[in-house]
Amino acid sequence: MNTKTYNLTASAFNWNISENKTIEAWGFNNSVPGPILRASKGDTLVVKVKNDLPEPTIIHWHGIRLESSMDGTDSTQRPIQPGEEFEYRFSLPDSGTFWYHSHHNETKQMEKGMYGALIVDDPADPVFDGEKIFVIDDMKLNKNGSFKKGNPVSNWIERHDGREGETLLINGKENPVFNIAGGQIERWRFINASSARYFYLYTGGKQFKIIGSDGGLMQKAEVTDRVLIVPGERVEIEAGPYNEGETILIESLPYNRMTFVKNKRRQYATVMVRKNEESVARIPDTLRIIEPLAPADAPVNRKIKLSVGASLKHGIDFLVNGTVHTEDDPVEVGKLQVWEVANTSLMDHPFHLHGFFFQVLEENGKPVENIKWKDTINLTPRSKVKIAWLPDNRPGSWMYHCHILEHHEAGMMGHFEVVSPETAQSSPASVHRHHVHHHH
Ligand SMILES: [Cu+2]
Repeated sequence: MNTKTYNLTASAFNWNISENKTIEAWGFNNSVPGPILRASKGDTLVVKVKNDLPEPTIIHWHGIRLESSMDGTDSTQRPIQPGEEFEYRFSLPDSGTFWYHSHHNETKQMEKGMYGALIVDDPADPVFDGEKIFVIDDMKLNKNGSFKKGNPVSNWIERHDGREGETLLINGKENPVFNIAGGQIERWRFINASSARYFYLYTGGKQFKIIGSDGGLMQKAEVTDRVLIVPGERVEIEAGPYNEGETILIESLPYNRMTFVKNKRRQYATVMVRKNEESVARIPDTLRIIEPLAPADAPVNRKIKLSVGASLKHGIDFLVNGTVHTEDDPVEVGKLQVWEVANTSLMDHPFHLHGFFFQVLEENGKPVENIKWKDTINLTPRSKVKIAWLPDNRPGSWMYHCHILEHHEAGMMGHFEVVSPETAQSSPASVHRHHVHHHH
């Protein structure tokens, strides 16, 4: 167990997304995405964040089971002011594909590039011939590389659909080219860092195996030729072997999430298959054992309803249990949570729980076969999922929210406390709220 220390400086800078296209980015260490942070399971990660932006920021560590005080939200810390530094320090209990991103004024800060990958290795992981990390994003830019401001009509569409742009990026570049040797098998990690764009991974009809989800490897791989990756979500696949001379396109198929603006099949990156090399990959059928937290028919102890309502002030509101920026009831350490999350609206929403992994027990009343660890799950229109999660001993403020950033900002989120049993037994008034809400 080691301590890994990184320094991140948040600032504004010019960034080349292709040979002759420069954007006015915000990001970490003059790079979009920020540097890849990497450590091993059990390590302590120390990240010293310096804010050289003209406005405050906060960094959230998406998918890490850390202490509430390190979660990086407005509920758990004072924003890092311009010129200030803040040290994040937490241990890494799980291996897998995680990421970090701004959690303050995020519709602006994340759109401008404030995100990066955080990879946690496990020496017990299967052996691959290589690895690639694909951080997916889109930006809505003017011809000169500045970020488009909304007019009244497009603002309204942005509020409803979330902000999508026509500049498609993988690792901060337009249509980058990658190489893989023929005959080799690689671990490809996908992170959807976009504000609202649904990425429907397709590699030209070639089959691949889904091997990992938000919380690391799955028990059993799933063979497919496409997989939906919603904002905030991670998917790991086993790619290859391919034949020397082939070209593999990293594409996104159309996915209708019931927005005004419909998306098309789009190309994000190209992978060239080079000279054959011998494979040393060793990937077992059982990737790891995942014990179910609860049977599929476990009784629900909380219901959460995501909905969209008419609003006099905004035209449309994004609601949890009928209200914006909901204060939900506390949960007790050690008490299994079985939540029914229902989407009664006519559009999709990616539901994200901070700080804890859940298992999806049922989707629309049907038991889920291949149990995975998740922190972000898509809900299609008029659907519901039953999820189970266990609050381990990390009391404090936590939240869940829609990961379409414009919906989150508009109120589709809930705050709740994880409380130790002693606190729960005393009067409910002893649970204080310290939230600072940010309405824009
Ligand atoms: Cu949403």
